[in-house]
Amino acid sequence: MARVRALVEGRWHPELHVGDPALQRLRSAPSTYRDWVTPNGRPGPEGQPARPAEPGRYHLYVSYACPWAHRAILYRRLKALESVVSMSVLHPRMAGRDSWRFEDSAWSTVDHLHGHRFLHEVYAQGDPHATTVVTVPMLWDRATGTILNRESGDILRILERAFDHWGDASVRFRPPGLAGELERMNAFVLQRVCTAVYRVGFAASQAANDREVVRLFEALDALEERLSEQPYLLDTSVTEPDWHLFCTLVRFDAAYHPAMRCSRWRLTDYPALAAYTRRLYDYPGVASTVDLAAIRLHYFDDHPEIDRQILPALPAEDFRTAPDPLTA
Ligand SMILES: N[C@@H](CCC(=O)N[C@@H](CS)C(=O)NCC(=O)O)C(=O)O
Repeated sequence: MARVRALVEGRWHPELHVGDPALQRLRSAPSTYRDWVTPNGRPGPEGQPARPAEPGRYHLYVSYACPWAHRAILYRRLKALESVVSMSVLHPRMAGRDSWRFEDSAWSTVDHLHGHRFLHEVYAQGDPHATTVVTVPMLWDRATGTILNRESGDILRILERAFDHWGDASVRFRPPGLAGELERMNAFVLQRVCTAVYRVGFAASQAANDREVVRLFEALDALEERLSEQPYLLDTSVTEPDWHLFCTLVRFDAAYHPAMRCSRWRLTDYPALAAYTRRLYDYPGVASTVDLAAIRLHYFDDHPEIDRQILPALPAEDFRTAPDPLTA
């Protein structure tokens, strides 16, 4: 089982083991922190309890290393919300006992709101009896002193809609006519690529690694085919699943290939996927959200979850049969 670090009843546990009653409590804790923000505080799109949008009220906790947090940073930038939703940045090295930590560095900041050293302290401040894993991104509500939401998918939808009064209302990535197709593409990209790279990297056995690596590259092959015909996943304009996929692909050759055993091919071996990643990187505002140095520090940190006894897939190129152009 991958290492689990979590708050249980407000107390930080740096390592929870199978059979530990605290782990049982964590496993049976209900999923929380799914409130919404809407322009007027009326319930969210699926009836979620919501709080009203106000400039300066909400604060994002993120890390440039994490792909889920990257999406939140990206939307804050693309919606021009930097002066509306403030932000603190966690240090990319988080494999230690206390997980995500604050530091005034090239890749991170202090905790601008509370001056805490660790993100688990912020979670415990928002909910002194919290039983939860401590993840980024997290959206904090200053007015109530609580965690509002820490699901990146929700946070994207909140940032896209709630703050249009102050941000760029013309920026939209969920065209109404495409709803069904968009959710299907989101599901494919998230399950078959964005989370698949972790099923490879954190695989608990050689067999699981070998199975997952094949499935991951089958999905990339399918996307390569699709993007050879059209510029974006759902045709000619950028939509939400493009940003999900981008945040994974931009990490591929810097992190998932060398550090997480996703090593059959590199992104740059896929001409259409590489060009697509470049196209999204060139979208105005995006490059400033990509920090490859932070990404490398994070994935090459000392994660005990990555079993170095499991061998990576061999690169798909086979030098034993490739003809030598000088002698052929
Ligand atoms: N469901 C969350 C997942 C976020 C997530 O897994 N974040 C990782 C970093 S990439 C994290 O904070 N992990 C904390 C830990 O492993 O202890 C989302 O999509 O926002």
